[in-house]
Amino acid sequence: MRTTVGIIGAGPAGLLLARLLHNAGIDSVVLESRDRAYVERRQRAGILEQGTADVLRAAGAGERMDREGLRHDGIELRFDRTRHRVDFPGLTGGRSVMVYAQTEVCKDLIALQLREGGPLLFEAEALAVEDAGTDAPRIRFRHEGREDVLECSYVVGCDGFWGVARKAIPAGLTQVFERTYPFGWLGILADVPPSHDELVYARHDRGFALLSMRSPAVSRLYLQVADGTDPGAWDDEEIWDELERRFETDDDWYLQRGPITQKTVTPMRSYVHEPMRHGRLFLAGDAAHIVPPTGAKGLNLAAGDVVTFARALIHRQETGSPELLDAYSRTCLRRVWQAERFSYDMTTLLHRAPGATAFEDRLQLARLERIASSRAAETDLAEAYTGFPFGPAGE
Ligand code: RFL
Ligand code: PHB
Repeated sequence: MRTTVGIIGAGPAGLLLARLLHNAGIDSVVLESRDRAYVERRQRAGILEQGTADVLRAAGAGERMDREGLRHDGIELRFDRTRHRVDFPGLTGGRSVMVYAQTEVCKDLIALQLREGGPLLFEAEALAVEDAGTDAPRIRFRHEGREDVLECSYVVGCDGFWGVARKAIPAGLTQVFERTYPFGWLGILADVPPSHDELVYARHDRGFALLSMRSPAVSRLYLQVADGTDPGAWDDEEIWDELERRFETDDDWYLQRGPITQKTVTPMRSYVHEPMRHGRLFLAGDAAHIVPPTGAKGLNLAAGDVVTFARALIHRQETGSPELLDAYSRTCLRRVWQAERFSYDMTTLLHRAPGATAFEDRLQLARLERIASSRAAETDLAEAYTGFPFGPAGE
């Protein structure tokens, strides 16, 4: 088998890349180790930056998103029993975000790829990327019980944090920057209308809580829990009781309860692998970097990477110049580090670390008060939350 771009992984990064390349007349093959149902059900991100939504639209994958997605013009910060709304368009010159689940983005892109695009093989596990540093990289993979090789002009590792692509870059050429946090998120899906029409990020002495949603009928909520917590250790009423405590306010706001249909625990990590390219192997999305979910940036960074790669390859095909491909890692990392910074700030602003001192608690409240009372501080948050533009030079 031979293709121009071998793509490992059919998460949002791999699927969007295949679509962008197809639209530019560049052929690709996508290898995905899981089955289709699994990829379409995996609960993860919920927030698309305006730039991500625009890219999906321009790629012809925005129709259902525009019909069913919910445009959000702000978020609420809740602390010390008070509520503060951050108005995105007012602070950013009109920008907003879209609530449209990653599962739905993936379903839309999979349907398009199977109907119009190149091969997308499920249950096809990449075993290794070989000859990554040469002009003829190859992906060794297993599909339907047998091993095969995909010969490529370029390989893009979109295979997430646990994938194999990153391992093909010699360790001596790489640097890893990492931080793990001593807590995780217990996430639930519940069949109940969201108790607020925008997301609520709550800082509480008992820990962080987040109210989000999947649709007008389905709530998505998160609780900060101790690292390594077993989701089964929390029964449903305990979860609602704890959410209620952390969202408490002095007004008459209340949290509506409903049947919980899913419970999972996610660890929190910041991670960056540099560089994001070795020869003709490029890393994109979670394969190269992880952010804690507090800033809602992971999927959006994945989209930024593959847009950067697609533009660079198209530029190469059209002009013969490898200039943008050569700049890929540098271009992506500028945006990645801004997202790392913002996600770290949001995480440390809102979570209570085990053993936090009273001094640190007061500092968190002072940081929140500052956002609530200074247009400059609030604008900084709104600009980062709605997203940094996807330009080729990161501007
Ligand atoms: P993915 O989605 O992990 O996809 C990688 C794919 O590669 C496949 N794979 C392989 N295929 C073939 N051969 C192999 N050897 C393979 N190894 C792996 C996997 O099966 C998988 O299908 O990575 P991608 O595409 O880079 O996308 C990244 C996003 O999924 C991730 O950053 C976001 O979900 C993070 N995230 C959020 N991001 C946002 O932008 N906004 C949010 O609101 C947001 N909320 C979240 C989140 C992540 C969360 N969790 C569970 C980590 C909330 C949570 C709780
Ligand atoms: C979600 O809806 O899953 C979600 C929203 C915002 C975040 C993280 C997750 O910051």
